[in-house]
Amino acid sequence: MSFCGIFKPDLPKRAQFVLIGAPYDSGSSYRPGARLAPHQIREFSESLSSCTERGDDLIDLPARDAGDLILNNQAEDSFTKIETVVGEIFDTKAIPIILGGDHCITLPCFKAALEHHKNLKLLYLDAHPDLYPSFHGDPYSHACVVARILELEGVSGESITQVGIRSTSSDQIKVQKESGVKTIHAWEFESFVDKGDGPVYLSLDIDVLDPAFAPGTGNPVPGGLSTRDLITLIHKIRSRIVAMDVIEVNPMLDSSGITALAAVRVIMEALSVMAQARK
Ligand SMILES: [Mn+2]
Repeated sequence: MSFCGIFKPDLPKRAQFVLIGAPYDSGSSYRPGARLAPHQIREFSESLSSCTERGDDLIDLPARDAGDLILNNQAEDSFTKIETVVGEIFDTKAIPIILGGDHCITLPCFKAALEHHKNLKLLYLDAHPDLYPSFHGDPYSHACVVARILELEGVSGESITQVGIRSTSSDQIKVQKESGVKTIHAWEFESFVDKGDGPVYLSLDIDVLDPAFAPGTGNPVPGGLSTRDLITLIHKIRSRIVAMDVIEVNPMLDSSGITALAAVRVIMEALSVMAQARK
């Protein structure tokens, strides 16, 4: 049981939400370990009740826990498997909630989402824009994931909004300006407004949070959002979220578990927003 029974392992296929772990971290450029996150996030989810902070009890949500994928941590094989399985979740009209893994896993998940949702937008909460054309010779580094997404057919810079950015570089700023990716930096996050147009893929890198709130992540950057800020921002989302991933929680660096716990809380609050939109 995950998230105090919100995600049921034995629910039949009519689930509206499907939780799935993608334990992959070969794209980590600094400190790997994010492949261990799905297990830790599930474990810490048991410390909260099934109610959101506003008292919305999610216990009866038609939500299924599909477990974790078995991945060999090699990019090509893993991405193919992730894209296939996430695509099968979309086939059932459910919303996948994907637990990473490093940020690379967003690429195959977003590809699967694009196949199923026209005019898909990407809302990318992260300290980093991940717009490197290639990083240390690796085009499939987690630092390149948005650059790869921009190359997909049907994706333009205008369909991508990044929030929380505070660690970039001249070559990434160049890509951002040329492509038209919308950037809301960490210091201006309160200006985020969502008017609710179109389906959205929500990708949440836990390092959007300040290291004081989420120390357990591979590439922390000071000056980030508080957990309170992040939950309030999630509550402001009006668009129809069609998929969500939570990535870059690294249990090897999360001795107190507060990073995993923050991930749990944010997922629950986002679930509540998504469930409301479906009513
Ligand atoms: Mn990041």
